[in-house]
Amino acid sequence: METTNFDLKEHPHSRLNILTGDWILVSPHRTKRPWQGKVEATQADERPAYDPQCYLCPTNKRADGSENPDYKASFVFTNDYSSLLLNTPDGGLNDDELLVANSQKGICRVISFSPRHDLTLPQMQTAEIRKVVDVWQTEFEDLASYPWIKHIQIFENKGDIMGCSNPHPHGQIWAQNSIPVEVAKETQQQKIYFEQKGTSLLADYVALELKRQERIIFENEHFVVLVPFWAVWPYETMIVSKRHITSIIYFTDEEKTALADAIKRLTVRYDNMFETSFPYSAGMHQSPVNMGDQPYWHWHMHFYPPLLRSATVKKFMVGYEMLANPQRDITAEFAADRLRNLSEVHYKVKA
Ligand code: H2U
Ligand code: ZN
Repeated sequence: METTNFDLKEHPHSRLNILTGDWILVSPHRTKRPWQGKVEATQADERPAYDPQCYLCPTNKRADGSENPDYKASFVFTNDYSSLLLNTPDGGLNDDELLVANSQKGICRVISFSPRHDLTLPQMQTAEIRKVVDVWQTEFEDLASYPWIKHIQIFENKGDIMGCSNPHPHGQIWAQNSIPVEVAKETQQQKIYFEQKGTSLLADYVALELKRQERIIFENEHFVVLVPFWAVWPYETMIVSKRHITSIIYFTDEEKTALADAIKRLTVRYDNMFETSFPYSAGMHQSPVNMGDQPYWHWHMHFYPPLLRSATVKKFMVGYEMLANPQRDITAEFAADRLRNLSEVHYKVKA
């Protein structure tokens, strides 16, 4: 409950991220000025449909010397520079519990989303994105069939500002024998909530957000797209399934199509914000595998975009944020309003 004089829109406050247990400092008084949505002349991103130099384009050679097939939809291959390897020996180090290390074993794959070098997810048709969702599902199933794999991270880095090495639309999957830090935090939070209340933390959270209508951007039949109350990045969003689904394995055909629709509509809005190809890191969080039933897990997808005020002004995670905890000026509610009011027709299509 809010106390009498305290106003989330006016007064500095901290917000709890119920999914991780982390906190964020919000300073809404610093953005009392009116919105100055700045659209800058950015470098025209005119790419050919096929680039002979691109390691993802059909029929081209990759670093390992192999040749990509003449694929027509998506194409998956093992990362030629995988961060995790299959043949790492077990073991580690524990010296007086002060120097601690664990061996990590895994599989890293790359997914080209389209044979077209010049597209991005928001420029692809919903039916084409749906095929990417199918691949995510079959890859997840395949990787989960290795009994030693415990966690499968599906993600996309978009834009060179996010360290993406190639503009050809693609994502990655890293599967490994242990649970990474963010996922461990979310597991813990959802488990505690489920044990106390007997319901899914995210199902209850989404129901509350739908009731309050302050941070919802849009919804379709199966997914809600919102700016989380505890968002750190200026235009951070989440796609949450309406049904309490633990992982993508259990998505129905209808849910897969609805996810493609949600991704398309969200990423088009992102591109339209500053009339630029909006960079982000995005990825799914879902139940670990081969560890028994984890009924408290609720599938969701995070989008973490770095841009703040224009196509070139990004948020920095420095100073207080590195040393204490993240901080933001524009509120999650303000960001949701902005995203809600943007067109779902891509600016390049309109032009
Ligand atoms: P990013 O754009 O998110 O960096 O992903 C591209 C991946 O593609 C990157 O991890 C791999 C890189 O290791 N890669 C190959 O597997 N083969 C190549 O020929 C070049 C790049
Ligand atoms: Zn290409």
